[in-house]
Parts: sequence; structure tokens; C-alpha cells
Amino acid sequence: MARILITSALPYINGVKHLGNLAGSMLPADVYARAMRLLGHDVLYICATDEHGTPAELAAQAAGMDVADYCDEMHQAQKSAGEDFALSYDYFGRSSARSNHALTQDFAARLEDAGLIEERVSKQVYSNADQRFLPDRYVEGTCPNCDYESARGDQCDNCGKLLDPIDLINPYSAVSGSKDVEIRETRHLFLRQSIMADDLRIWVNSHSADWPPLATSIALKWLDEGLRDRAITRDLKWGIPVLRQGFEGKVFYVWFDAPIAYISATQDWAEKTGGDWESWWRTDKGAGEVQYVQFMGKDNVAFHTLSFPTTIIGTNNAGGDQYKLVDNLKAFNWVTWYGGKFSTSQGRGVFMDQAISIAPSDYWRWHLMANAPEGNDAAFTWEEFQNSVNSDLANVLGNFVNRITKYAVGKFDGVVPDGGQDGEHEAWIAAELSERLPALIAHYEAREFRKAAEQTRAIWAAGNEYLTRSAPWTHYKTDVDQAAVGVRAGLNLVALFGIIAQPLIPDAAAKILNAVGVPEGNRTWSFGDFSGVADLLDALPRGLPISPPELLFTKIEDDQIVKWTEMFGGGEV
Ligand code: B3M
Ligand code: ZN
Repeated sequence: MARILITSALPYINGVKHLGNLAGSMLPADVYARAMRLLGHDVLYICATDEHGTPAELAAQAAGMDVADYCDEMHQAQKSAGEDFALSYDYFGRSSARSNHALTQDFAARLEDAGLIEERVSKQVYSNADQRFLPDRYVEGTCPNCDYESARGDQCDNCGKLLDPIDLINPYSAVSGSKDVEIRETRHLFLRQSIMADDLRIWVNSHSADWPPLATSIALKWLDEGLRDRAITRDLKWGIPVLRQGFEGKVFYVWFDAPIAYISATQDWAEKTGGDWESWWRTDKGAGEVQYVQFMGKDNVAFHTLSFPTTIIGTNNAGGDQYKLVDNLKAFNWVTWYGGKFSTSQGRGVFMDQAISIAPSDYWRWHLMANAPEGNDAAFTWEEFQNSVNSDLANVLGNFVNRITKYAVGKFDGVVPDGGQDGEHEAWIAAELSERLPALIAHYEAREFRKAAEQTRAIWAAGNEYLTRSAPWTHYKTDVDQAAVGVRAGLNLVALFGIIAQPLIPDAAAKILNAVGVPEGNRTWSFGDFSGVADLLDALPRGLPISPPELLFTKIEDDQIVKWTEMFGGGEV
């Protein structure tokens, strides 16, 4: 039994997330957590809302709310969206929690002790109308390179050049539109990542075999371009105060405190449950043996492979409490909307709260993981969603379960039948399972979600093939015992299919397992060494009452697709 710590990138507070966010971090982390629990590992899955920074302030302002109240409300909204999707967090915390204030301030102090913090004066755009310094992307103006008139301060969308906002011609505030802006000097703390570059490169290279190439390539690209020091403070009100003379009114940069919230949220979990957070995070307190796995979209990789590790290694270098670095990092490409971007403003794409109002969570979970954006970006289309639900869930799994349970009720008094001897068809399916089950587990252990879904489906499909071969309905009239063998094996396959379905479609899996009377405690993946796979065909007690499950899956009709396309957009993009 291993101890596995899992975190998924913290969803930003400014709104319920869309399906792309879900598919690239929270959902695969949940599926992995569920699979590892079923294998008997000790799993801790932590997530939280990421609540600081300018976008949070501006979203609150737009909603006419105090930012703390806004974050309270949005935290609840995201928490319940997660529950609706059956995300099995052990704890869903908040980066704004007191614990994160204390820990972030402690990390900053220790980074300073380790010589990794430097105070520097820089020039920044200040808006008199907004009475605030403007973060780079909230200054707009004319591009000095191509004369495009609404270039953003960090980058020109027209010519693509990376910009410094103080170089914009005719700058204005993107917050208020005011042209009453000026360049002011301001003081900030910088994290000296540059001096850690060699250590980081060695560490990243040491993971080239076990991280997806996407993750290592992003990290190495940044290192090859020359890692730059990063300002970790901001002139903002909302955030974690910087405890330092001359830094009154400044807070830490959101990307500095957000990953530290992985740890502080674990502290909050411990506080609430009586758990021992140190045994998960402190390598000097037993966390050395923990396997720490992070899940994230590709835009978050640089922060998790360079900045946060600098924070951890630097803090550890100061001596005292020693914290854990990530072991396995799973990075995803994008889920696109018909090949384009999800867009809130243009009403393109589906957000978690909308998704759950039109279809059950299992449907989304299955489709998004069967098409996980692992090797490449993956386009969401309504047609493929329909196809996943109708052909994989309804036809392959749903039909199998309904057919055999109804037949058992109709012809065998609704119990697992006795009688007969296993023969060639049972040997065939047992052989299939003894190949496929270990393969399925290996895919989960390797965090290959497309392959895990594909193998799950292949096992369900083998069940249908088995029923075609053993054909109990044909034998029933001439040889009831022969039919009993097929029904018994079929019902045991129903149980097995429910058991392996749990990580991906937990709600349907529970209905299936309830239907064939598998007790809660017997739903784990204790398949032993697979040599006894044939026993799986006779695991349910003979005579056990079973019943057809409540409705498992409803097929999605074409006119539904038309309606959803009208509501959410679709192929016209
Ligand atoms: N909140 C993801 C984003 O907003 C960011 C992840 C933080 S993980 C520590 O893009
Ligand atoms: Zn330009």
C-alpha cells in the first residue's frame, strides 16, 4: 500500500469553470484518486479555490460586491459544482484562508534567509482615475512595434510581440478606460529564480522518464531561454500582506501564494479531520515515502516546474521544516470548442453548472476522459458527446446490464442461478479478463486516461461478445443448466463491470453494484495476481437476489443536439 498525495490546479475564483478546465485538472485528478483508492492505496486528494489577484478584485467590482464576500460566494458555487460532478476531494479549501496567510509569510521569510529574495525598484503604470497600479495586461495602448491601437501591456494581439506596458504609446487603463495614467516607481520583492536554474534543470531532467513530454518540454524551454527572476509582490489591497517595512499596502503575487495553498489547505484538512498534514508534506516528518502527483493544464506547467519548486527548494535550503517536491506531474493540452477557444463573453462553450443542468455528471465524466487532451488538444463537439453516451454507455454497458438482469428476473426467479459447469465460453472470457484487467490497472497507474477508458469499454464489449457466444436464451429450452452458467457468469460480469466503472462513472457504477447486491465493502479492486480470474465469474453467492437497475443511461436524440447547439453554439465556429 502506497501513500499518494494528489492535487489538481486550483480553480481561479472568478467564475464556475468550463469543461476544458474540468477535463484538464480536477476531473482526471478525481478519476486517479478513485482508482488508487480502489487499489487499496492511502490517498489524500486536496484542492482549493485560488482567490487572490486583480481578476478577483475586478470580478467583485463588476458584481458590485465586496471582494471577500464575492470570494465567499464563488467558493461555495465552485464547491457545489465539484460535488455535482462527484469530485471526491478529501478537502476543498481556499487560498485566502488564514493558514495560507501564515504559511506564505513564513515561506517568504525563509526564502529571504536563504538569499533568494531581492528588493528592486521598478517602473509601473499608475492610473489616477482607478487609484491603483495597473497589472501589465490591464494597461492598453498603441503597440510601439506595429501601431495596433488596442495592444495589451503584456503582449500585442496583432503582431504577437511581448511588450512592457511602459513602452505603449497613448496608454490607457483597461479597467476604466481612463487616459489619466502615469509611470511611477514602485518597490517589489523578486524571487531569484535565475540562481536556481541549474538545480531546476537537474531536477526536471531527473523526471524526463516519468512526466509527460509536454511537461518537461515546457520547463526546459523556459530554462533554455534563461530563467528570469520574478516579482512576487503586487500593489494591491486584496491578498496576503507582505510583512516588511516599506511594503505596507502591498500583497504577495497570486502565483506565489496559490501553490503554497496546496499545503495550507492540507493543514486545514488536518484541522478539520484530525489528520496529520505533516506526514503528507514534510519530508522530515515521514512524507519522504509519499508519492505526490499534480494535475494541471499546460498553461500552469511553468509555475509548477520552476516557480513553485524554487519556493520549495529555497525554503528547504534555509534549514528547518523540509517540504516535499512533486514526484509525478500530469499535464494536459486543451479541450477546444469545435477546434476554437471556449469563450465566456461570446457564449461559446459549456460551463460546469450549465453542463450538469442538461446531462448527468457521468455522461460528461465519461466523454471527457475517453477523449482526454493527452497527446494533443481535443475538440469537444456535441456529435461526439452524443456518440460517447449512446454507443459506449447506453449500447455497450447499459444494454449488457439490462439484458442479463432482466433475463435473470424473467427466467431464474431474480437470483444468481446455481447449476451447470463452466465451459469453453467461460474460459474465453476469463482469458480476456486476465489480459485486460491488468492492462486497465497499468493505464490508471500510468495516469493514461484515454487508454483506461478505452480498456474499460473493451472489457464491457467483451461481455457482450461473451453473451453472444454463450447464448443462454438459446440453451434455456433444451438445457437449463447450460443457460444457468451463462446467466450466472453474465451477472458476475455485471458486478465486475460496475466495479471497474467506478473511477469514471461513479453514479452509474453504484446503481449497477446495488442491482446485483455487491456490498459497499466488496467494491475494491482486489483482483489478486489475476491467476484466479475465472473465480470472478462465480463470485456472487448463488441464490443471491438481484434486480434490474434503475434507469442507467438515456440516449441523446438528434433533436437534443440541435437544441444544445442553439443554446451553447457549436459547429459554426
Ligand atoms: N488558478 C489556474 C488558472 O487560473 C490557476 C492555478 C493555480 S494552481 C496553484 O489558470
Ligand atoms: Zn503590435
